[in-house]
Amino acid sequence: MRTALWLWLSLSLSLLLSAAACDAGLDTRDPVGDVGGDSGDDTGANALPEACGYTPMTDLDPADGGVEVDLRASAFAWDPGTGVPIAAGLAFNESVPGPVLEANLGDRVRVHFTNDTTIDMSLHWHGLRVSPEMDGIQQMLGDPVSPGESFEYEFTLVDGGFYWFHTHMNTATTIEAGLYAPIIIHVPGEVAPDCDLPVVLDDVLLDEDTQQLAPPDTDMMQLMGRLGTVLMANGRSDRSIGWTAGQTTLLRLVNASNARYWDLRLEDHEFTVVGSDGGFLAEPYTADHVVLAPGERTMLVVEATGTPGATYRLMNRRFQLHEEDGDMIEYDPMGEGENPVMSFVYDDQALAGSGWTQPTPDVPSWTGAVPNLGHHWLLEEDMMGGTVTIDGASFPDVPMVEVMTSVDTTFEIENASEMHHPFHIHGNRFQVVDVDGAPPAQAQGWKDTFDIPPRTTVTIVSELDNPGEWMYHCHILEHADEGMAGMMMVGM
Ligand SMILES: [Cu+2]
Repeated sequence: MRTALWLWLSLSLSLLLSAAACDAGLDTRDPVGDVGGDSGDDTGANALPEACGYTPMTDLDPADGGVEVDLRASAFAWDPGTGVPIAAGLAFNESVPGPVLEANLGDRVRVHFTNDTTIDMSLHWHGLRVSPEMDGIQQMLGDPVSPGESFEYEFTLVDGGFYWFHTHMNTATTIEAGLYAPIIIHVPGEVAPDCDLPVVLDDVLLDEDTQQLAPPDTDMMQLMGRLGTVLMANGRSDRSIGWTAGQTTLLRLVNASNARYWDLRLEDHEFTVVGSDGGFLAEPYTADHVVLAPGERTMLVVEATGTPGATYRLMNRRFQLHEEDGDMIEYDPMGEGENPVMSFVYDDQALAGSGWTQPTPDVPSWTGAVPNLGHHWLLEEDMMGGTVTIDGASFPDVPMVEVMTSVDTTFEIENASEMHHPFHIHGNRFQVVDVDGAPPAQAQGWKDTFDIPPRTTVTIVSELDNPGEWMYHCHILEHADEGMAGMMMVGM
């Protein structure tokens, strides 16, 4: 272990210089000042903050009651806010993130997807209970959408709330390159607030000299998870959003980072956590900070209680992925403290805001009898051997888990490693009911992705109402690509 530590330290030496430069750059870069400077929309020329809200993908046939959209993946050089476009960038519909897929619960969705890149691709609708054929995994394993080809994804929405879609092949490089987009599914009883704002959080690792994506890095970085040098909100490091005092905003956050956990606060504002991965919560709660693991979502209501004319920043606090007293010393190129993510700029007005009406969620509780145990997973890392494993093996050699369909079932995930792993399960939804012998601090409703802290066992439960062969994996994308994944057959 000592050898691995020093190997990691030596590999980090070249990065340390760029880290110092990065820190210095952050110290001199005042994001509040940027609001009146060269930040703004993708043109880079507009000094004004952006309007609070989003523009959905165009529904090709609004009359048919469902949603039908064109989606094209292609090479696209996009500017992460550094002023230097990323030459190896990829995008959906020439936008990073891709445009919002907006629909209503119960809608039939048809996505006419065209792969105009040079690599095989499959799309995954993260968190949505679609059929196995539409989930992206069967395609990934045998029949991808090849360059120049098209595929029609079609599914009915049985889940409301905030989701995202992304490629599911070579994810550590393709998601890093920009292939991700939000999904908003409105539910009955949802009353639109003054502003509905989806924000995709991501970090990219850029070479200090070229400001281009750093090439696929060392084995050790694969194991540690790739942490970026630029923090982005909706694809840029310099976003600012216009706000009016008194307004109510539904802030929908998704973490699309390869490995970074985000720990967020908004200066002088409080969050009300109203939703998570699988829709709205039964019991909203207030929080100063929220933590999001890769793949996770949260929905926050923020009342604009600030001062007209003032600017407030969304700040990210460093989250340590490895346990404090472990063998590995973790290195974050963003430094040890807080970094700004985006700004909210108040105009000189004030209004009587819409307030917030919490939709009634569909979240049963399993506080009663303990359902039967479907499986106990064991997550391990071997830093010396350079492997991340589930049940002692790496994908595709992890033994298949077989469980009944439509039976309340418990699963335990034991993390025997010294690092956090965000565990993502396709096809079915879950609730976290126990963390090392105690219920979680806050009920998080339906989840598809959840943090498994180091040396901790988390118990989840599901009704398993979507049969099929589903993938599960760590959502640290380097770990997923290294084989920290397996398959589960629901419905024996
Ligand atoms: Cu992991």
